[in-house]
Amino acid sequence: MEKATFAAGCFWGIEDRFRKVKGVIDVQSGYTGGTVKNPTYEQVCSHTTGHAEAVEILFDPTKVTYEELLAIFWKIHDPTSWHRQGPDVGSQYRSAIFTHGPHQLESALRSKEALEKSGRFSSPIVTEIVPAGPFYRAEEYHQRYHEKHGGSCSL
Ligand code: MHO
Repeated sequence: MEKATFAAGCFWGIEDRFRKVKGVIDVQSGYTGGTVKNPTYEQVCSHTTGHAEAVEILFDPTKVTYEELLAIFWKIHDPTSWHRQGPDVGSQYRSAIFTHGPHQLESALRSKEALEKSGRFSSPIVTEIVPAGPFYRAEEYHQRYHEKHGGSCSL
């Protein structure tokens, strides 16, 4: 089993999308990339923690590769959008890849470069690629939010 951690805007939709991927065993919504231990949603929203809304994905690399997860990550948000995804504005909505180990770091950098060269976006990609630090699971009401509330990720 391997972990992948991504931030791409509000975690509700990102969790929902990755749960649908074959080979993904579990997805948690949470906070990472900041400095405060065990932050609450309210603290993260108040911009005092430095954390991003993120998902931690547990996957079986014999069924889905990290590179396939990266491809989905790039597709389901706008990586040229600085500290904002759609209506959600703030540094907690930044685009980021939190890498686990040198293989993931290399793949993430390579995929970003390939996307830049592809000409798919006219603005620069602002996605941060940084080593994963502690991940704090969000409050239970944020887990499987779309499943519980009948919504779904439109992407
Ligand atoms: N637009 C949503 C974002 C929630 S998400 C958990 C809201 O304001 O409720 O950041």
